[in-house]
Amino acid sequence: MNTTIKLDSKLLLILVTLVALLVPGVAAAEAQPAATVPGTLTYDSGPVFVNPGYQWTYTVFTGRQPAVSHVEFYLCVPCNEIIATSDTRSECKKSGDRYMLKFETGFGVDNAYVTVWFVLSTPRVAANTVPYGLKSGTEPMVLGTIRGPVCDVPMAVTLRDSSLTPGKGGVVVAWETASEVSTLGYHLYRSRTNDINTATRITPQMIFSEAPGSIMGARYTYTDATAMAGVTYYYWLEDIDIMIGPGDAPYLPNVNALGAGRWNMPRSLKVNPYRGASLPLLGQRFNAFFQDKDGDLAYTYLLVNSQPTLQGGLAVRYEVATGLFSVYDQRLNQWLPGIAPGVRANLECPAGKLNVYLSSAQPGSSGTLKITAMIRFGARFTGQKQIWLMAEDAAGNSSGWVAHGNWTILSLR
Ligand SMILES: [Ca+2]
Repeated sequence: MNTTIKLDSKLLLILVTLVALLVPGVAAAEAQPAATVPGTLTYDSGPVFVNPGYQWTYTVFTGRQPAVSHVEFYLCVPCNEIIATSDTRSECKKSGDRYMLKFETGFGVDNAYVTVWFVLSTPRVAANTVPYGLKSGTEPMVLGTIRGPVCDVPMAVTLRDSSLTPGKGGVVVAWETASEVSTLGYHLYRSRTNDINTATRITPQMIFSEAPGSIMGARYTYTDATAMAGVTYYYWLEDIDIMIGPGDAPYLPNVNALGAGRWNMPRSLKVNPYRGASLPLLGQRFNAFFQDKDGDLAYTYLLVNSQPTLQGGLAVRYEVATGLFSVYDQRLNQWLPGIAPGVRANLECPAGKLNVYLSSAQPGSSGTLKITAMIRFGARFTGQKQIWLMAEDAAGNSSGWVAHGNWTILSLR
């Protein structure tokens, strides 16, 4: 029995020596372990809108010996808001007051670059405060923080109200906020189609918040004077977050769609009759047509005179808001108090009078307005005249006087 043991011990010693000689690496590794190169995690992009969610993308450098085997993100985003990931076997579970999202697939190879991404259903704000962990074999977890989705920052500012109205020489964009807790300011974007990807910024400088950090809101108006008359535009409001700052493109999570807006110039269309002659003191009816396609026609004017001035002529004004006719009195240098059509009254000036009872205003389609003016020229208001029309809108745009016809008032002598 003793002999057998001796033989076995000798044999074992020979075997160990042989192994050590044949595989020198094993002995060397035990004597001096190779330095571990930890993996690294870098932020690539996010949140990027990828219908139907917001994608965050990162690159993992796996390092070597041992390579990174998995990555963990500690998010405040509940697991049920994670709608897709680059790793179909990724896990999400509650971890303290956060949620731990773990990626495992695609790692374990030395010095490799692996892209990992996840898609959230909500457009969270980015900040450099999301903790992460990188795990390499049995090595201690490498921890750090990285740009990621933060939950406790408000998203697009809450609008109490907004409007797009025709203004003087442009579209007036107005909005009122409910609060501006993390708002630095605003930018406006515009497109001729209802697609924000085709929109361009129209605010050269950021419109600063009037109530930065306030739980109260504020009101804003901006006139888009670059909007062409008669063109429909779509507008978007981006609120610049304190944590993000202004960018070159709309930051989608912080964008409110404002809808479509347009403005138009008021114009005079025609007058009937547009040429002829009449005797003083006899009634002469004129039908004048006006239009403002954005529907904010405010005043229309019909002037019979040899030149486009109120002085020396017979001018009739109709005010859309009140529905009152008026005539310009050259002696007083002002418009006479208005009278509603249908009232048995005349408005009189040196050049003649307007029979208000037989005059009328009739709105038509597409912002048109037909004015019927029953005029009796004064006995001394004779000679060749022109018929001038002018339209003004509520925003203060004016067509200016435009000659639409010629009229001769014959002399009674
Ligand atoms: Ca207008």
